[in-house]
Amino acid sequence: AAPISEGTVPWPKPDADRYTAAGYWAGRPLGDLLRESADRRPDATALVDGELRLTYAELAARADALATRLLDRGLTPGDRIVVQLANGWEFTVLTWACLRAGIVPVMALPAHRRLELAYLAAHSEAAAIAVPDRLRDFDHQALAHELGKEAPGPWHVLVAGDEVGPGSVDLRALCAPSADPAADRARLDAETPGSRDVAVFLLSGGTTGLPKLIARTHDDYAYNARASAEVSAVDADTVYLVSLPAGHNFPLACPGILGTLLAGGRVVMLPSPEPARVFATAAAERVTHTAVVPAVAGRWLEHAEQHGAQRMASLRVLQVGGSRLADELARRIHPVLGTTLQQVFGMAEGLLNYTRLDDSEDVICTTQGRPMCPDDEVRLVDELDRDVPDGEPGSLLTRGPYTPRGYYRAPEHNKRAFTEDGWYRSGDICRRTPEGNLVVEGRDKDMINRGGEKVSAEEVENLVYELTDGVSQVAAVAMPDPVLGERVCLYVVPAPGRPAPTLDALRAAMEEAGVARFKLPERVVCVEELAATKVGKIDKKALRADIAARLESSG
Ligand code: J2J
Repeated sequence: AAPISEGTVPWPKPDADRYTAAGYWAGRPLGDLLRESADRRPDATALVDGELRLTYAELAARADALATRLLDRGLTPGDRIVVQLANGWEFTVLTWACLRAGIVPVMALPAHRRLELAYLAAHSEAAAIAVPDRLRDFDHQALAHELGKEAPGPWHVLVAGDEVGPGSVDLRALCAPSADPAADRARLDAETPGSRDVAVFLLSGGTTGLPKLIARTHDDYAYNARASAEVSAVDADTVYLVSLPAGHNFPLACPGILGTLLAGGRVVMLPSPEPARVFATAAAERVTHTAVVPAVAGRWLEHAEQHGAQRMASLRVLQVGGSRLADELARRIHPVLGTTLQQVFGMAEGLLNYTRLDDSEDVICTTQGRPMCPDDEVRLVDELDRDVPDGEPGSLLTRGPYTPRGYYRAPEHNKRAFTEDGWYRSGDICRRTPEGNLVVEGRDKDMINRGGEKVSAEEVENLVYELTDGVSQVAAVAMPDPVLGERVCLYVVPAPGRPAPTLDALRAAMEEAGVARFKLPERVVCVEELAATKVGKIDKKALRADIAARLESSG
């Protein structure tokens, strides 16, 4: 495998020095920091998943045992492992183990299928994958082995589940306590990753044909988690519930699993945000913090209104982010659930904006907060990258101590996604209020935000061209949706003399090709031509307005 930092874009030295001097970068790998946290409170409960409860001492020992066994099996520090686990204790033990050993997890999602996983594995040159045996009737284990046929070197398939097939490695067995924890620990302590090395690969929200990987370093990601914990008052008394897919930046490190474990709190894992189970678990475990997308917040509110709000009594902070939270929904959260809302406008690329817990009700309900770090730089600019006047909407550019300066192995794309002086173009159109909070008003990137899951329009369009031959033009656009905010709508111009492709046929072709379901179109509109802009590009703004009007008129 290539050296661990090859293909990443490091911060320029003056900035790195500044971030170190300011104390943001602690110069310590995440695995060390977790180990230290475990040593501070060895007997406290760290992790809960159903019947399983692990103390910090037990969790740290299992992670060390797993790390040691992975190394014994031939994985080496710097190797990449695609992680596609459901929310469960194995996810947390594996992530901790990787951070200890310097093996780099590539955070995939359970919804990903063959196309996405094959790309992630190839692009990261992964040596291993961790999957459930089956999940919702899908055979992840079989797919994981299929992917191995394309792997250039040895390919390890780690399986979390009851049906570990031939050729697979039983992940749960590798997580079993070891006979000699002190020896594991000594071995891992002797060779720790560098603090500026890559700790994890996150997936970008995606505006391109293929998703980009974001290399987050130990220094920057530890700061991300630690500073987030402070802003959301996560400490040793916190009980943090994970119900969004754990590989997302939000539940992983904002402050999420890592921020909670670094603070000595307790992480409770649930496989989904299904309200009945969430409310029961929140009551039983006395959950104090959790993170959701607006669509889930809406479901929880509805559930609470139907069943009485008392059962979220222990919840102190409900973080909501990933897509725009409607002000009306925001205003119901405190009255119905009795908890403080924290809006989070974040991105896997780095920058995190939070409303503060002591902000006024108005700020909390109508803004997406302000940058977490005093050294986060944010500019709002027009099409020519000139700063817009105060209070006007502009496109958000950012730099800072936890926003890397480029995507992994993507020099061409980086020229567009970053300015020459290293500002990341988030593609979000924001306005700054007089007191300095950001309000997300729209975007100038070609992405569809389906209830927090990001779908690249270009990726979907490319797939349609590749998979169907009766289409002369296609455009993927966001159509408004009362539950998810947006869904994927396809505008299609059929090829001359060809019948209009049906929604079912398009979906089937994409599913067959191995595309995650959340990217599939949910409506097709066939037209004779697509509106064009002055410079001859497809006018997506006009198409978005068109589908909104069609939905409006059909009620
Ligand atoms: C409007 N749009 C938002 C918000 C993200 C915390 C929270 C979210 C993410 C995330 C994350 C938004 N209102 N409150 O990583 O740590 C849209 C923006 C942004 C994009 C990033 C975290 N919060 N968004 O959603 O990498 O368009 O990260 O640029 O998945 O989501 O997507 P992603």
